[in-house]
Amino acid sequence: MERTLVILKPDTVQRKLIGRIIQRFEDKGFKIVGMKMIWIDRDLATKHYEAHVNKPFFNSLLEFITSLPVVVMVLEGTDVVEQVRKMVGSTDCRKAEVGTIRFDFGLSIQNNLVHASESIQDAEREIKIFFKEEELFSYDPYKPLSTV
Ligand code: 3AN
Repeated sequence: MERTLVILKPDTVQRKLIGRIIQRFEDKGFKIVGMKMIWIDRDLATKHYEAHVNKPFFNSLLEFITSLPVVVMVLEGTDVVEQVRKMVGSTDCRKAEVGTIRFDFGLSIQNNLVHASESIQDAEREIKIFFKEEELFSYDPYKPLSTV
């Protein structure tokens, strides 16, 4: 089953939007198979954003992403990479499509609340950066639970 990496960035944490954004992914039907709060350091940020090291906004991006803890999660589902990118919206919140997370909650290009892997290959690379194998779970969410 396809998986993608999502990061709820420092602005999501600061603005107390963690629950509302996770809710959207759960409502859509995606399964959370891994999730934790971490504080990204500059080395980890550089690894994750390696495609952007020569961009003019790289230093600012590093400052931003390391400024507060973030929530990282792995979502699983059919076409999850493309579908989650659609739910997140365009990089610049002011240009994001109505109804996307970035449109609904953001006004900035850097502080755009959420990272989501761009391709299946990126997802595989990024998941390995943030999660150990034993931090990801295979489970049947419909399994009947014992009730007492
Ligand atoms: P996306 O997250 O939409 O895939 P990327 O991969 O092009 O966007 O950029 C990675 C991150 O870098 C963005 N999420 C945003 O935080 C930041 N960023 C992108 N473009 C700019 C820019 N022109 N100025 C400042 N920050 C930017």
